[in-house]
Amino acid sequence: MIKEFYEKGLIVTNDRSVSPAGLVQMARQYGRLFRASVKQVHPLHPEIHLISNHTQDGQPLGLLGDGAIEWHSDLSYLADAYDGSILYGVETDPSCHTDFLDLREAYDKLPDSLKRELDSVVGVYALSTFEKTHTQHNLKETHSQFSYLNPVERKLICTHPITSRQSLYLSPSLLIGFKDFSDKDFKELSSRLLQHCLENVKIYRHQWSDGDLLFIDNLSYMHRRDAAPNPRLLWRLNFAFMT
Ligand SMILES: O=C(O)CCC(=O)C(=O)O
Ligand SMILES: [Fe+2]
Repeated sequence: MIKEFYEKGLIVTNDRSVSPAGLVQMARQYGRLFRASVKQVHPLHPEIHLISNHTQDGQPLGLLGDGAIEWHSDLSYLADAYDGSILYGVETDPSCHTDFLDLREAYDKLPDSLKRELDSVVGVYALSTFEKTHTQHNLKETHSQFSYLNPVERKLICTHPITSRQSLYLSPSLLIGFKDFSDKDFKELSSRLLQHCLENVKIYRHQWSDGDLLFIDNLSYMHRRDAAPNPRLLWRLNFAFMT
């Protein structure tokens, strides 16, 4: 299953009988688990982050609220790369989709000349931009243990540490610049690349059911989700690859 995970980059299964302890145990086989020092975690298993729009006395019980979340790869802004995500549907809303886009295909479909040009480009990532557009998500507090304003650099053309496969690692919602680019050139190139992705790569749209269990390689896929006005709860775990 782990080999298949790296080959495919996205695995979608369903298992309504998964327990929180079982999920943590399963996730540990994939790699070292991320743990944010936040309140919005499972009471017994803090590696399970609650992605939910539920509130109590006006306080969010989960992370990311009810707004749409635009294209990103999880945790791009952490220097300590936790590039694997597991999402489990506890309480789902079939009308709130999560879309996935294959970044390896996005890379393959670039013209060769552009591939060469982009090879030296370095993306700069920070949580700050995401926060500006998603203020209701309360992520500043969420990630207060990290110096979240410190930008993190990642090569735009990513070579996967396990498969050596190349991908166009864009994570647009968390991308604040390209190293040594003017703001104007950065904006131009990043929107051109996002447009390339959306025009040339077929998107997998996931319609959620309870018990859905998704394994996501964030170097191979980016994702987004619709606004979530109806009650919803996902569990999310993030792991660093074992190389
Ligand atoms: O709510 C969703 O469907 C996805 C949320 C998400 O992108 C995340 O938890 O990183
Ligand atoms: Fe995400």
